Amino acid sequence: MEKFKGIFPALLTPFDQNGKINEVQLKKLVRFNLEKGAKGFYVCGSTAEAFLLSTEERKQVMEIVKENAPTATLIAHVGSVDERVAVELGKYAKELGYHAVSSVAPFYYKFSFEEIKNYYFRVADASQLPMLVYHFPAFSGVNMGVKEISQFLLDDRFIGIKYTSNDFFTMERCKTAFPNKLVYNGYDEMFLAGLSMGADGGIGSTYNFMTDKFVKIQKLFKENKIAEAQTLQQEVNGIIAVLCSIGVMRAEKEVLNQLGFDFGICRKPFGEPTDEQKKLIAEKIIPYL
Ligand code: MN9
Repeated sequence: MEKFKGIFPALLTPFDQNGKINEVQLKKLVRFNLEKGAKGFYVCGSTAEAFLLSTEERKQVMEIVKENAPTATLIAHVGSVDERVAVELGKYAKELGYHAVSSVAPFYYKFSFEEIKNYYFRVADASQLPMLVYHFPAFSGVNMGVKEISQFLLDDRFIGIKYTSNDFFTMERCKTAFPNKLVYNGYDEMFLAGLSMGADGGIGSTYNFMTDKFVKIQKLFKENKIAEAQTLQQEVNGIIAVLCSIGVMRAEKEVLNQLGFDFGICRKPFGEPTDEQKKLIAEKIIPYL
């Protein structure tokens, strides 16, 4: 389980001028984050614009990351509202040598918990990899409490949960009831709070260019240097507040572009940052990275 504990950037997807996946840039981002202390990667998550990628493109991203991070711990997000896609991607993750799969709950149709549970169990069985539930009620619209989450954590096929909610009571109840399962903090701006409620690490989008800072927060927390950890979380939150004011993913791509990457823009219907927002990033984020 140790290989799963730590900082996992939820990788962004670079697109070139023609809107195609930019392999060279993705490779560069993977290496950049490994140098900064990433334990591994969360591949094709929401941050990667997974729901705007075709199944073939998701496979391509999974391949590129595996090739360039052969020894890192790799978690493939295979979630889709279409279970056939999740099954196909889950099998492919196993074939490529990923360590785990993860999935958001099937969304939009307001599936019953029974249907959601069956989806997860079938995808886990098909992939033959350990499954990490991706709990993100604000986006998926699927709210699960301790009772529902426990039904997954009780099962050997499930190694844990990526927990993107600010209900830290539920997070703590899950970790305390299942101390041997993994809990990843999902909201980067509340990482230290998550650690204090039992999280084993974090999966996040802002790690793409701040992995080193989050590695440090976790290290300080472990060494019981809470005041220092708090100061660093506050610094990071100054940056995240700017990202949120612009739109997190489009702003993150612009941050990488200003750092010398060529990540292009998010796929439509996402909009682009304005010149004013780009200036804000140059002034309020770049000098602090
Ligand atoms: O993976 C991320 N969620 C999304 C979790 O991007 C939708 C977070 O890293 C947030 O982007 C971040 C800013 O709110 O905490």
